[in-house]
Amino acid sequence: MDFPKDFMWGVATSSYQIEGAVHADGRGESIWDRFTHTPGAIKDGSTGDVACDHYHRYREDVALMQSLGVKAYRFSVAWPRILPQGTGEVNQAGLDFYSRLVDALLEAGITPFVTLYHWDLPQALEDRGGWNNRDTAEAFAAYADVMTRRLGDRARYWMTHNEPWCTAFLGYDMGIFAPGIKDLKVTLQVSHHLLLSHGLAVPAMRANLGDGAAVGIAPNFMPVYPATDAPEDRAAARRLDGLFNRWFADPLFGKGYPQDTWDLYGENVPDVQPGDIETLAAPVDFLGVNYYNPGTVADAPDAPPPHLRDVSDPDLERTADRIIYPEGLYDILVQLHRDYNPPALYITENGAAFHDEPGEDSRVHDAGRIAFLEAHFAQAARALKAGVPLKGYFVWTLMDNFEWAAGYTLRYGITWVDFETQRRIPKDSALWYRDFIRKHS
Ligand code: IFM
Repeated sequence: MDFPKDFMWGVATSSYQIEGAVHADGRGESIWDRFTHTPGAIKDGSTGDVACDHYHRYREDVALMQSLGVKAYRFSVAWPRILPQGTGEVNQAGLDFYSRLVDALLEAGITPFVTLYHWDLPQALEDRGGWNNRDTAEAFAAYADVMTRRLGDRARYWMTHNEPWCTAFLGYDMGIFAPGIKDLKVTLQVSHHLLLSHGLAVPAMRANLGDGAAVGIAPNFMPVYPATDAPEDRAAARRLDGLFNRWFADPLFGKGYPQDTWDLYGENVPDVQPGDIETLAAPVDFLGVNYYNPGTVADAPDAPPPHLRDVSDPDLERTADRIIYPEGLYDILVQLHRDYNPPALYITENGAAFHDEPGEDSRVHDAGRIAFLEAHFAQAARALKAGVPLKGYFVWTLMDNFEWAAGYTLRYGITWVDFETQRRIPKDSALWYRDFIRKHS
């Protein structure tokens, strides 16, 4: 596998999944605080109240990353720590936490990559309609301004949103993520406001960051394959590609909403005001790609619109929760490069959940995760060779954490966490990654 010496090998996390300390230092309530305390919302009835207690243990976690030799760390900021009411008064203590974190990273020789929104919306904004309210897009831009003003001198890589598809569809259509709403019309308006908020934030961020910084976004993408070569199945795959990938990527890269998908949504399409399409296509310096699994579909005329049937290969290997298909990473990288030609791409998330436990030797022998990462790294190298300007790779995730609706039942970390004692044990995959980085840097 050939990677450039300056390739950014990193790990990623997000605020609500690791920080805990939900009442510390003036942090406001987030929609995930409210949602996790709603009976039945989370598989194991757990919450992120404590999670990995990273808010208090960030120095230990930075030292852990340093010991693994990672070059970069992608973390997200909890908006309610900065603006407890979503807008208005800034909570200095919240800002100071992230400022200390950035300093600790830089001291450890680790480059910070900051994500502004990884799903923990201030509850105060949700009470006013959340992402369905256009004002939330403006509020986001103001929050992005606060953050880049304060940290922009030291943190030079920024992302607006993590996985806007999940924010919109899991939170407002399927209702399995906060805020737990099930309404397609609202979902599509939310998705538009998310993109709009990105477009409003980017110029404000650039103004604060000046030259030499990089601003991007990290959607989740899914390569979609037809069940057969039949024209109907190929059209079905194209529909799903539109619903999942192009609905977000086309407007972000100046193509407007894809007409075929717009038509599919019929009366549920969002209200798009004059100028929005131009605003949300603010040029980015890089595109983040979160990749986990592919989709394979057949045409299903008898099923409700969009007439799709999931026919994912039952023989493909699986992690604890997903199909394993490393070639999909290559395919989606090539597709995004071909269709949008972003100046640079980063894999901002890729990783696997397995049911890991320490053995009698107190080590965690996660050979499945090592095989997973190695196979995916090989596909990244293949994409580089094919001309994709890939600049870095963030393994999801540094340590086991609160996995949203699955609570603590899925372990995605390369570090095992004992949630009773907060003891961290680097799994074999972490040590393998350390050696891999050493060899390729
Ligand atoms: O844990 C999540 C993360 O927050 C967003 N991307 C997918 C990960 C694994 O499900």
